[in-house]
Amino acid sequence: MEIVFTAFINIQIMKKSALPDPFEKARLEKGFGEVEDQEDPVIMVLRHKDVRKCAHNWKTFQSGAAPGRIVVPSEVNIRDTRQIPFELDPPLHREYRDLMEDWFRRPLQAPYQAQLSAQISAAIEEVLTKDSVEVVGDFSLPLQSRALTLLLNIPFEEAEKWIAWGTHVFRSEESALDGDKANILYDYIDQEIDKAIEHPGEDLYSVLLASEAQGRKLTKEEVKGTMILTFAGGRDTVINAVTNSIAYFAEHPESLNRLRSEPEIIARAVEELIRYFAPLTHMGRVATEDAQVCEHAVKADSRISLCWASANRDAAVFENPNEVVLDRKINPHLGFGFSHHKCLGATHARQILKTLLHVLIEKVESIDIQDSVENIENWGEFNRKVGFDQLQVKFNALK
Ligand code: EMZ
Repeated sequence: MEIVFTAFINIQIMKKSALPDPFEKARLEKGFGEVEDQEDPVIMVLRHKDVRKCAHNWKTFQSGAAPGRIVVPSEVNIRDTRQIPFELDPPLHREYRDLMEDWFRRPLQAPYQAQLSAQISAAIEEVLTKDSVEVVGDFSLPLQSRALTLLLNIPFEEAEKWIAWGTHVFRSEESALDGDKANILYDYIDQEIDKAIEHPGEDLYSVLLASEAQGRKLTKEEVKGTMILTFAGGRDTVINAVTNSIAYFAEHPESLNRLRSEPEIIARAVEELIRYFAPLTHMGRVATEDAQVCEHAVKADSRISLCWASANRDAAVFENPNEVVLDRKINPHLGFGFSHHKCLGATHARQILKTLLHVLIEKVESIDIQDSVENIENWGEFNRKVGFDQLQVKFNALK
């Protein structure tokens, strides 16, 4: 009996699309983990309840520390510009976020959705003509970049430049924190801001330049901080979510068929995939005073991180946490963060995934994985698969 059981587990684990939970033991036993990061260590908070509590407690665990310090790995050495509203605390955070919320809700409007749907349909039509497609670089990255032209409300062709930058704006093959690569983005944004000052239009740069906070117009530096966040925050995260979705449906044709017959569960399926994938592993905070996390001392001015990926597998909250339950009914996942800093781009990201699922069920019969290279992040004692560096597949058309 035991042998049969073990064999079953192994088959489950061996699925290429599976994203195992490396945090389980530490989450159950002590509730936190420790990571070294450029001599500025991080206590990772692992339980759903504690992650929510710390995210809510912005007075003790702040976001408005030195620019780049709440990101893990820390970006203090490659960035001076504060990302807005992400690296602000209340009440300023609220004031800036209020300026932006309507804009970032545009993905709920019909014309936006129609354009996104046209983009994704065209991308799927194209891959259906090929015998082999490398999903990360040749499907997910272009899809993410083209969709971003809608969020920024700028011409479609601009996406070609961003596609050429690769999947992560700060990471290259040589380095996890590539300052030269980051400068390409910063210089580009500076130029685009100058263009928008000269010729204001209907794009996000122009809208931000015309906005006011603290009783004055936003500064160029503030606009730049918002734009860096828009480019960087939704890049590898969306690419991972799209790539992981393709891998998942390749290995679960029954799930694709289920969505085909029950498209009304697509919104739930998207939430469940985000819970399971947790495209952003964690996000940091800096303690403003001596504090405690799970009875572990956190010194003033040291860092913690809120581990969304671990919280999303917490069996105290989710039944069968390591399974994708497409129509999961109660799903308080933290894949888009929690509390004040909940992801501003979430509406756009959700719309991308919903559209992708609709187009897949309409046009794709099945997907075959041909080859893959996993993308494993190393966080101290934890190695976490966050997606793929490469995923080679064949898309088969629905007849
Ligand atoms: C920061 C972060 C935001 C950071 C919600 O996440 O995303 C990371 O990919 C960037 O490197 O600068 O924008």
